[in-house]
Amino acid sequence: LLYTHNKYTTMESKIIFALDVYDYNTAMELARTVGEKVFAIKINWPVILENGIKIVRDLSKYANIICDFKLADIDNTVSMITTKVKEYGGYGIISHSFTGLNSLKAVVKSAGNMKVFSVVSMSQESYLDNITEELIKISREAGVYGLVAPGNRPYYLKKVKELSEGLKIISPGVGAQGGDIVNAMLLGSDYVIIGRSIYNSLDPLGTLEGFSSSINNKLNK
Ligand code: FNU
Repeated sequence: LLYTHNKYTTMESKIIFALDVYDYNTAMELARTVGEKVFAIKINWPVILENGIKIVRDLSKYANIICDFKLADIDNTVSMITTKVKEYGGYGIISHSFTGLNSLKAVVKSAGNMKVFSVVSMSQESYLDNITEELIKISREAGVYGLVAPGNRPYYLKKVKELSEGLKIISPGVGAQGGDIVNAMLLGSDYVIIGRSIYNSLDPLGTLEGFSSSINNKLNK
């Protein structure tokens, strides 16, 4: 199976690499090293605060870039941010959903053909746990492409999967936060997000390939 929507990936990859570093050259080098072997690279505030939004365009040379900005503001502000990410070639953007339907709809509208993922449950206990079902409902109504749900908290991942009605699920919490990649995939994650376990290892590419083969070995048999 080829992911035709991902022009960079020639093999099936279930991994989104969380590139949480500050330094430009380090970021570019990691992206160059693992870009072809992942479904996407997710960046977050650390890389943006140091380098600005332009790095989205630079990193896009190596992989689809998902901007994990966890948008949580009024409709006008989230629209402005989403528009900027699109302008710089983002593949996807992550928004909170607790801000309600109006804000989330504004993100989806401004995103155009960028993929919007909304956080409905976190990889740590949070107040979202009280309202996860409502957050999934709001997310579906707003028309997001996918949901963020924890790969290290089976109860919540299962619950999100049951209510997701086919929305893609991407899951942080694997590796450094204790989650197991195979468990996460079996419980319903479409893609797992892995950061520190890869970029802090002495051999990021080897570690990534290790994660990939553990999925292939356990799931494709
Ligand atoms: P790693 N992330 C998370 N938990 O960890 N977006 C969430 O509930 C969530 C996230 C991000 O632990 C986190 O900010 F909604 O080093 C980091 O970028 O593997 C990544 O997922 C996890 O990184």
